[in-house]
Amino acid sequence: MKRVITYGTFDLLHYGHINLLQRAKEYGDYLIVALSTDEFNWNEKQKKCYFSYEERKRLLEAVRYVDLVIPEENWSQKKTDVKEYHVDTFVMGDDWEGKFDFLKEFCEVVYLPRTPEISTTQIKQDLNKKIQ
Ligand code: C2G
Repeated sequence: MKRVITYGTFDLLHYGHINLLQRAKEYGDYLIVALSTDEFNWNEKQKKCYFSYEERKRLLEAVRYVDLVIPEENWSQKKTDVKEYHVDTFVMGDDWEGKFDFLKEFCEVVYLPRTPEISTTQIKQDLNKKIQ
């Protein structure tokens, strides 16, 4: 069984995220999503999520490509995760191009093109415009 892992916040889950998860799954048979906790998002990414960790986890677990959701609590857990979950391939969107190449010692590292024209920030901006 080929195991794939990816990381993210996945808040306001949208088709850009689904495109990423779908393509990530194509690299193996089992896809693990390390989902940023609310604390990690706030302390390390200055992101205030609309949906809580539990709500975002519930949404991801309903996605057909996702086999397991685990918490992402810090920047430095990736190497341990890759070993602990026997990961063959690490996948991220190419906005992270090169940032995780240190993992090449332990697994394949793949950066996939982001889906253009969609982001949580854009969604929030569009909604704000509609309200005004
Ligand atoms: N993504 C994408 N296309 C978009 C938006 C996002 O392909 N239009 C991808 C991102 O490149 C990322 C994944 O979807 O691989 C999740 O995106 P975010 O939730 O924004 O993840 P991020 O906050 O970048 O967290 O340790 C890594 C971090 O946790 C990544």
